[in-house]
Amino acid sequence: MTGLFITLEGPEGAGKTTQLARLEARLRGTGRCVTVTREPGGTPLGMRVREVVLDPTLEMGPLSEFLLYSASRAQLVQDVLRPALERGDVVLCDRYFDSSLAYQGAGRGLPLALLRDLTREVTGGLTPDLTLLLDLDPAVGLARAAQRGQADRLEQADLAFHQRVRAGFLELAQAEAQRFAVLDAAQSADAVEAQLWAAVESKL
Ligand code: T5A
Repeated sequence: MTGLFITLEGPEGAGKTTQLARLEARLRGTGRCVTVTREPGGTPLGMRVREVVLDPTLEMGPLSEFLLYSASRAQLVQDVLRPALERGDVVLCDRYFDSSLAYQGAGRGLPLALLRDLTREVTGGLTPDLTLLLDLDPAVGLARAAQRGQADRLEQADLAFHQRVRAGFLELAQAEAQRFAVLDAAQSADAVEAQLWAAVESKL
């Protein structure tokens, strides 16, 4: 595959969606073909899964939660990610399997080895070339997200859960330092964009 696969990760409200739009504009400005997608979502099936998995009225066990995210992911890999990378696009994906390792692994307590094994099957081993981790205190991120209105099912989890998720992301980044760039998402959106662009430019 000739494209470049970039994922954005981080706790709630870290600014991934904001930065993804800015990155897309910059990359298009350089004349590159860009595919932008997200998890959960990105396909008709993924959008249905998104409604279910974020529904605050539903109760769900950790394994069911992981399998729902994985169902969305398997379809996204097949229908969107692989075709775009085979075309040679730069692919920007708002969350990918690292979110499962952080949320369902570090956050919910599912064994990482199990999640990694199943994820290998789900993705066929498709791994990002670069993962931009927007690191932020979850209390700050949740406050940002709360300004948008009603919290979804994951946002409603307690602060301790979100702190484990943040720590989980940082551990993943430490273990795979070549793939990850850790960015300070507490800075202004412009300052975060500058950090992010420096990390992306080095891969282009
Ligand atoms: N999940 C997902 C799992 O548990 N397992 C998985 O495998 C996967 C894939 C997805 C949820 O599912 C979980 C993680 C999530 O809980 P979502 O709606 O896609 O749900 O949630 P998020 O990805 O967290 O998206 P958010 O929109 O909540 O956060 P973003 O995209 O990080 O933040 P953004 O850009 O929307 O910004 C949030 C607010 O902050 C402001 C923005 O204007 C906006 O109002 N903002 C800033 N404010 C100050 N300074 C900055 N630098 C700012 N940047 C943005």
